[in-house]
Amino acid sequence: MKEQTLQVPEVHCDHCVSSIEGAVGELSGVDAVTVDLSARNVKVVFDEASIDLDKIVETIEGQGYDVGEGGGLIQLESRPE
Ligand SMILES: [Cu+2]
Repeated sequence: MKEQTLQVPEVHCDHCVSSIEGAVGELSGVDAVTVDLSARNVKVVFDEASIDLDKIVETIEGQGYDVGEGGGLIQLESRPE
């Protein structure tokens, strides 16, 4: 199992949380997904043998959100409120 935190700056309400948790949680190979509304990130625990991180990112993007990987791999501009 691998744990990865993805920055999803557009998460702003419970609806966003439930759409992302619902969509990512349905993927096979995903063990757990937690959206942190205040930190605006998504923590996902997944089995690397069953699913690629790219697929998880695509799924979140498919819900209409831009995604950046934690750890500075992708720098996102901060968005003013
Ligand atoms: Cu929302």
